[in-house]
Amino acid sequence: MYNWLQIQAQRVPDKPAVIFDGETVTFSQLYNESLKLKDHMASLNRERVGLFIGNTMDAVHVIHAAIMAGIEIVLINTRLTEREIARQLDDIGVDTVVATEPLELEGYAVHGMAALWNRDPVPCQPAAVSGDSILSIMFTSGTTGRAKAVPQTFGNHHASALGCEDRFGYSEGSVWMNVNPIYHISGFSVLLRSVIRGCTMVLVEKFHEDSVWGAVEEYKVTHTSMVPVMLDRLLGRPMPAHELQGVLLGGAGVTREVLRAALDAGLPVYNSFGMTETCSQIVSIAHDDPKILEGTVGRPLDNIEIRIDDSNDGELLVRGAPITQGYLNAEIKVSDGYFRTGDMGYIDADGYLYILDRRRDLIISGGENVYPKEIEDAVNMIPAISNAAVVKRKDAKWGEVPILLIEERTGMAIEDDEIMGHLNGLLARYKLPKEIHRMPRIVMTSTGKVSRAQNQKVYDAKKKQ
Ligand code: S0N
Ligand code: MG
Ligand code: MG
Ligand code: MG
Repeated sequence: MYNWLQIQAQRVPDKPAVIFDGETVTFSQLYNESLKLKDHMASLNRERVGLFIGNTMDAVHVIHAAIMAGIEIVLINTRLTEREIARQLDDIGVDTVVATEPLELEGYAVHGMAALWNRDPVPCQPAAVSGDSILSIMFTSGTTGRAKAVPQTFGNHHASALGCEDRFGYSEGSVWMNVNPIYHISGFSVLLRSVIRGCTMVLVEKFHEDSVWGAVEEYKVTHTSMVPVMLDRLLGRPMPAHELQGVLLGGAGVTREVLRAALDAGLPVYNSFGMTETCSQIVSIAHDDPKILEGTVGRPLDNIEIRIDDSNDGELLVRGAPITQGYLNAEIKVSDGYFRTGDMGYIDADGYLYILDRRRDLIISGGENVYPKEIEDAVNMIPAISNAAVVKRKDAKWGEVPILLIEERTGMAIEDDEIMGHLNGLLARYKLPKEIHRMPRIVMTSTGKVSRAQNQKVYDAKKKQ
């Protein structure tokens, strides 16, 4: 049941499975190539392997080869620094990485594609998997500053695809354009939906607002998904003549203006809510729903139950087959079988969910999650700084961006570019603060932690001056 690619290769062998860089690969070709690579992957002799991949055909083959070999794949965000990647891999005992993109990672066995093909293959049978077998592991940053490893099982992914299909309305005849990084669930889920349903994926190597609509016309794309900043950039371009059937938005909150502009342009947008832990969207709303402009992310998919915990500031709790069972390196918060998302919201009388506040201290920049603690920890390594707080502000380009407040040690001073120079080697560039402000003091809570809310207030007041 979970050997999806094999099933499609038998059922629709000559149908386009992937279109990449102008080339079409059929389901039988995809299956046969991945099958050849499977034994090379098996020769790595690891149960769990890191993948440092771009949106390329090689990456698609590696993913299917690993799945067939029964290897758990750990998806690495290619924007991270070497230090960030090493921390994640160490945390879950990964010492081997397959890289389709250039990667320097000292202390790890890194295999490029050529090196992989050169290994002596170790013939292995397709893995026998069950719904509970782990297919993929993705990291999501957390409040503590340490990224949490989220295992996603075959059952999670399968349920997620069926739930999405049902609401978003794609089917076997659909052509999905994938502009999201496949190391995120936003992009990875499109890759799996294609083999689970047997529809075609048009894989885009790098999102660019000048070329997306052209690809929609050229390949007669019917469905696509993206983060709101991508849609915002695309709205400035002439619309494609070919009619899309669905544009799924997720990964960050979308403003009413962007939604309205998309609807005015005739785009069938769906807004949604989802997380790495939920294996992509679990709540969504269609373009023709009268409530689409009311600030709601919609109703739960058929295989999802949602609930609000009024005893905890209205925290959103969710339950269903797509949701992860637990982190590999942290405690998961669950109540009565419901996963505690950490996000705050409410549900109206018709069952529509409104998100009021994403995890209180989470900053979402262009669809990438940034937690203040990660940046603060890196800043606090600087001797001239006695304390630091990271807050956020709205940003026209990225939605939200991190802002750094620092308290200099008495008698010491430090320039902005020195601070940035220090952070640059430690943190992915999308985590770098967009402003630095020197404060007389950083507000702390009674328990000695940085007070997120108070420092945010101080910053907001300063901005208004
Ligand atoms: C928006 C993207 C494409 C922007 O990247 P771009 O323009 O390609 O940047 P580069 O040319 O690489 O770099 C230019 C400069 O911009 C900096 N930069 C890049 N990205 C960011 C960023 N996000 N924030 C701040 N700065 C950024 C670069 O660093 C560079 O600057 P310098 O020169 O200083 O280094 C890109 O950010 C992108 O691909 N974003 C999307 C990521 C994503 O997919 N996130 C979603 C994660 N969430 C989930 O997967 C769960 C929800 C979900 O499943 C879902 C989400 C979306 C859609 C559907 C679903 C679903 O449910 O199916
Ligand atoms: Mg396994
Ligand atoms: Mg992330
Ligand atoms: Mg760019």
